[in-house]
Amino acid sequence: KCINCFWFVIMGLCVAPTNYCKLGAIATIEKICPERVPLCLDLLPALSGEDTTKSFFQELVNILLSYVCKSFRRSSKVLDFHHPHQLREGLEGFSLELPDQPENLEQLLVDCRDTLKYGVKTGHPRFFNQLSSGLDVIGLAGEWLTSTANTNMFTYEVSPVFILMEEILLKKMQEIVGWSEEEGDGVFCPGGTMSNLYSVLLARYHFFPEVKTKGMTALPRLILFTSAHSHYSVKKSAAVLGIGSENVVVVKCNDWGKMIPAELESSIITAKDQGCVPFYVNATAGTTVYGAFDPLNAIADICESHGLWLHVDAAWGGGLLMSNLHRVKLQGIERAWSVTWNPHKMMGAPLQCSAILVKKRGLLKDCNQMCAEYLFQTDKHYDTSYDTGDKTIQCGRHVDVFKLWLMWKAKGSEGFESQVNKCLENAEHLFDKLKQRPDFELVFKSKPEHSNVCFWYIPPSLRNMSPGPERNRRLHEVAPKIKAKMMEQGMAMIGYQPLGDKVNFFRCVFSNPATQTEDVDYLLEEIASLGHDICIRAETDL
Ligand code: ABU
Repeated sequence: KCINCFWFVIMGLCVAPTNYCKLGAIATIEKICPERVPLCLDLLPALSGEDTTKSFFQELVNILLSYVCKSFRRSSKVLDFHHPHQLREGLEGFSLELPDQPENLEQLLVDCRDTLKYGVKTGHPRFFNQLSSGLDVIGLAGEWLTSTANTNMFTYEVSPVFILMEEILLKKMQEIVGWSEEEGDGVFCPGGTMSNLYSVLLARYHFFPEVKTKGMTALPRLILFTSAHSHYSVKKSAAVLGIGSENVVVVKCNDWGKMIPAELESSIITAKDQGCVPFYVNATAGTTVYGAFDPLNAIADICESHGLWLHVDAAWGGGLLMSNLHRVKLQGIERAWSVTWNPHKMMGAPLQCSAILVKKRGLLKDCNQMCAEYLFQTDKHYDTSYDTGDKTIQCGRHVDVFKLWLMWKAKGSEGFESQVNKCLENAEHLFDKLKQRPDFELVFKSKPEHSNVCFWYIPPSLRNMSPGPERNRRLHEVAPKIKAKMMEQGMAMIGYQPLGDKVNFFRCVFSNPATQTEDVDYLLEEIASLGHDICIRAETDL
């Protein structure tokens, strides 16, 4: 409860406690009660709010710094797991409920600390759960600055510096993809799914510009193609854009998760024979689970011969373009008409940071612009081609570029290259270790192409069982059971999933530059020790 309320009551003033804030009478109150605990209304823009604001931020920075340091400390937990009902009920006074009366600043700082305490330290060297991980200190500084600037990416007039930074970053990324000086456009958008959505939107507009005004009724039945291992956002895009997820043809992959070009070609021919109109192919550079790279040149040849838009979803694999050693895996990407590339994955930029790169200049604007006169006035006193907001499907747009720009300044392209190389070295180390161990089984016998390593832990009770449905049924239960225990203990975190005919297996991914080979070794020991005694019941016991 607010100390002020008591003071008002004790001093018998005829003012309701909540009216204190509304009156804005901070100076008067301080005279009455010099000891009271400050509230948010004591911060800027309150008169003489500078000192309180400084102290508040200093305390906040201490909390954030302590979290950052703990995130890198191996002795600290990756997570302090609680079930949703426990968090909702309130832990050690940490209440998620929203009050009617203001909380004081001290309490708000405790809330900040608790919010971090019960979250997941995705920057911890033993967090292997997601494609985006790590805690880049410069990136974090960039994010803080971005929030401080609190501006909008729609016009040059409110974001002059950030708009130019976006232009420079996009140009650099296009150059790295291999497009010429004359080619290339793009925007940063909220994640890879949105970037992929842009690609389908632009492809459809490129072939059928009337869709912008007439809608899908003016169009024939459109078909797009993507591989069985591609990201689900391609189907989602078709659903969102009114094309329909059933009009996405899922092309078969080989055992390593790569699209089979001959299957693509025959699917295109079949669709045409059925009277449909193929217009778009998504090739993936770095699939989500296996980390597979589709054969881009072979797919580009097919797209060229059938006149189809080629999009490359390099959300995950795009980072490898920064490495002279590994960029060969994306050979042919320069032939794409559009590319998704998420620096918040392999390049370690704080979330979110995703770009859609488009080869044909002007298409984004033609496709999306609505010319709102209150925002995009054409008679402004500067070059309004820098008002890039109308290229997007959003109005307000977050500044996602500054942190990446600052990181690039701090590391140089070479810094990113060594970061990427290191992640792939960790993957190779894990692969080598797994090969040597009888208690683990690799999903693939061949060296990983990306930093994804997929494997099963085989508990003692399954080691001598012959392959077949009963072994598969039991093996399917192993990874979720181990993960549950791992999350309760909180010392590491790794993902699992089934895929196709493969029962639940672990997927370890490396994108965190803080991870060392000792962390990889730790992970294996942790899985083995958690899994050694797990109880998997035989079918007959169920
Ligand atoms: N494209 C979403 C990333 C999924 C993951 O982190 O596993």
